[in-house]
Amino acid sequence: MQKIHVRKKIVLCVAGVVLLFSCKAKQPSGAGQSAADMGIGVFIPGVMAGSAVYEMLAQGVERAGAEKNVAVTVVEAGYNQAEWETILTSMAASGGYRLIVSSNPSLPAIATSVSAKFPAQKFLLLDGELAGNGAIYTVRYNQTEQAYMAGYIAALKAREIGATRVGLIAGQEYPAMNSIIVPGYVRGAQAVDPAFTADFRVLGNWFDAGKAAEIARDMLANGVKVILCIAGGANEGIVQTAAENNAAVVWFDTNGYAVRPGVVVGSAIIRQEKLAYEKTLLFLEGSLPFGRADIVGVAEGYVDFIEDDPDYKATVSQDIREKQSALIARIRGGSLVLQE
Ligand code: RBF
Repeated sequence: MQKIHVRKKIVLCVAGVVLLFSCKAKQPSGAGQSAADMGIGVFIPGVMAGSAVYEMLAQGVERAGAEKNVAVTVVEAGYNQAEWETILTSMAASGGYRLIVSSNPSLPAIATSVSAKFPAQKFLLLDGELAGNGAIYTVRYNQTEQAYMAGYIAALKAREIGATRVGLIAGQEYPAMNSIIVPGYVRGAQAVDPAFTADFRVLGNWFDAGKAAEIARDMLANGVKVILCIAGGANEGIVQTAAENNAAVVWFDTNGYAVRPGVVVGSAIIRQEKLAYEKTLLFLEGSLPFGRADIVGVAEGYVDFIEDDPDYKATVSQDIREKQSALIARIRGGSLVLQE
């Protein structure tokens, strides 16, 4: 299997040019190829290091590619979002990819614009939503469920320490954050006790751990004891601050207990590797339903809360774990429906 990581530096030096020209020797030769010779491109809107959503995306696509003997090329587009459309356009213009896979809520709009110029290019977009474009398939997660489970454990833990305020630090503001994740988190916390309020802060990027630590310190000084981290590579600063101040954090997207045992008290996850793998495989088998927008959640097995981790059991009291377990059982069993 072919795997090339094009780092931000390379991306920057070829901005505005056909990106893939820079690694021509290792690439499929581009336009004019038959579909059978074309690979799959993974467009990472950011960098993979520190952002589990993107690591899982690449891993899932690579697993499907390996199984079907199809080359997978991973392109890290970097943190400058102004460059993303140019880089995605370059990938489509190369004609080298039978499918471009990506993930985050801003991709449907960018892919729509690229699609208008290169209508033959197919896109598989996770963690975003768009129906009605025959070249684009999207599937997103029920993040009301994910955030609700995070809010519930955060409030249970905060209540144990004597607080009625929980925190959330996000890398950036975007519609899914403001209208789904934050409200879901607050609902979850208020299900523990209606008195709970949330301190929601935005970092402004997905990498500045120093600034994230500063924000976390300010939150803790204002009565927050538990913080939900959704800031990619900057999460490390939040965890460090929590560790230094006897506070706790809740992890999002992946199992984070091992990041800092004793500090991470919950992991509300999405199964992005599995979803990327399955949808890529579906495409390679010719049955990805382009034009459709799907949503998957707890019932389908793509949103979950990790309870069977030794660090979770060692860190969180049995009383809290039992309450959290009862909540998850209600969501799984359908007696608590958290639709968006
Ligand atoms: N999440 C990350 O973990 N790392 C990122 O670099 C990142 N960049 C994003 C950029 C944009 C424009 C948007 C809309 C979201 C981004 N996210 C990132 C958030 C991600 O899509 C998702 O909402 C969260 O990981 C919660 O599941």
